[in-house]
Amino acid sequence: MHFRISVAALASISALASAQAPSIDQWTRLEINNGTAWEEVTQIARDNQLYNLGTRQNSPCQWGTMDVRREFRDMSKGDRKSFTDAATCLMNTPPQRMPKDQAANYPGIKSRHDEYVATHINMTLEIHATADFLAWHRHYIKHYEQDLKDLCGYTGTLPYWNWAKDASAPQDSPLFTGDEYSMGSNGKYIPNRGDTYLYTQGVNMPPGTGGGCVESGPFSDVTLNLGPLDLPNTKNVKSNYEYNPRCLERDFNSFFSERYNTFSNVTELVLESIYLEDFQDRMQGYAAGDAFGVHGSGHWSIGGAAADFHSSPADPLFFLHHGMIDNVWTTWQNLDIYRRQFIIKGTSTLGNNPPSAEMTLDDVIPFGFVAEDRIFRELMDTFAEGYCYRYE
Ligand SMILES: *[C@@H]1O[C@H](CO)[C@@H](O)[C@H](O)[C@H]1NC(C)=O
Ligand SMILES: *[C@@H]1O[C@H](CO)[C@@H](O)[C@H](O)[C@H]1NC(C)=O
Ligand SMILES: *[C@@H]1O[C@H](CO)[C@@H](O)[C@H](O)[C@H]1NC(C)=O
Ligand SMILES: [Cu+2]
Repeated sequence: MHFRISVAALASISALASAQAPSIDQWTRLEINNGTAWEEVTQIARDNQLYNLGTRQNSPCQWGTMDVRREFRDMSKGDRKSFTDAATCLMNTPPQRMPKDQAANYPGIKSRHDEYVATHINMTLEIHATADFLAWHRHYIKHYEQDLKDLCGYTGTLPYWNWAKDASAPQDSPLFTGDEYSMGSNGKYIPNRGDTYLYTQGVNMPPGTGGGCVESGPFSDVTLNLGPLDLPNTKNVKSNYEYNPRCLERDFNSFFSERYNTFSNVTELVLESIYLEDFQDRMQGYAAGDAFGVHGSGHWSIGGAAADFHSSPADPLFFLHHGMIDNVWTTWQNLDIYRRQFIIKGTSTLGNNPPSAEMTLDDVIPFGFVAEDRIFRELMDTFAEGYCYRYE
C-alpha cells in the first residue's frame, strides 16, 4: 500500500495536469471495506492539493500555516473540550445579525447559534438537491468555525466526524461516550417504540438506541429554541421561527449507517462518481438504489434534532457531519482538480421543484443571518477567497 501512495505522489508531481482520478480497481474489496482504501484515496487528494498549491504564485494561503481540520477522536482531550465549550458558548451568545427591530418576527432566535438554525430553516428548499448544496454548506460551516474563534475565543479548527469508522454502531463511538471530552452522549433510551415509515424515502425505520434527551457530557443541559418542523413521532412547530425551548434529543441508529455510511459506501461514492451529477445525487440520496446517501443517512443515523430536515443544525454535531461531507467533496474535487475545481450543475430549487434557472458561478448566494452574500465562484476553492484549510 505504501508503494501505491508513492507512485501516486510521483504521478501527481510529474503529470498532474493530465491526472485522472484513481480507479477503484486499484484496491481489493477488503481494503475498500476496512478503510485502507479511503485513507489512501484521501492521501492522494492531499498530495494533489500540495502540488496544486505549489503552482500558485504569491498565494497568501500556505501549506504549513493553513488550518488543518481533524477527526474529533484524533484531537487531544483539551482541544476537544475547547471545541465543545466554544459551541456551547455560541448558544449563549446573543444574536449578531438579526436587526433588533425584527426580533418580534423571529421569536425562536435567542442566540447566535439560533441564527444559524433559523437561516438553515429559511433556506432549506434552496440549498438541498440544488447546484449549491455542497458550496452553501461549505461556507456555512466555515463561518461557524470563524464565529467560534471571533465570538468565543476558540483557537482550534472545526473538527469533523468520520462516521464510516462508527458505521456498525454509532452509539458506541468514542465521540459519544458522554464524558466531558466527547461530543455528548446518545439520547436517553426510550423502550417499546415501533417502526416508523418514512414516506419521502419509502423506508421502514426501526427505532434507534436512544430517543430522549442527551444525558451526559457537553450539550446535556443546552436548550434548543427552534424546530423541529418535519420529524416523525414528534410534535412539530407550526411556523419556521416559533419559539420551542427543549432539550437536545438524539437516537443513534445503525439501521442507516451500516447501509449508507460505511467505508465502502464513501469510497465507492468518491471513486465511482466520475461526473458531478452522479457524485452530488448519490451523496444526497434519492438516486436509484440509495434513498439516503452518506449525507442523508448521516443525519438519520444521529436521529433526534439532527434528523429534522429544516432545523438539523440545532445539534452541534451537524457541523461535524457536514465537515465530513465537505471533506468528501474536497477529496473528490482534488482527485482530478483541474477538471473538478469549478464544476457545478443544477438549479437553485430543491430537485428543481418549482423549476428554476441553472445556477452559474456568477450567482449571488445568500447566507441570511449567518453571513454576507457570496459569489458562487468564491466557494469552490479551499485555498482562496478567504479559505485556507485542509482535512487530515
Ligand atoms: C485492511 O485490510 C488490508 C488487506 O488485508 C490490511 O493490509 C490492512 O491492515 C487492513 N486495515 C485495517 C485498518 O484493518
Ligand atoms: C453500503 O455499504 C454496505 C456495507 O459495506 C453495503 O451492504 C451496502 O449495499 C452499501 N450501500 C450502498 C447504497 O451502496
Ligand atoms: C429569510 O429569507 C428572507 C428572504 O430571503 C430574508 O430576508 C430573511 O432575512 C431570511 N431570514 C433568516 C432568518 O435568514
Ligand atoms: Cu443542510
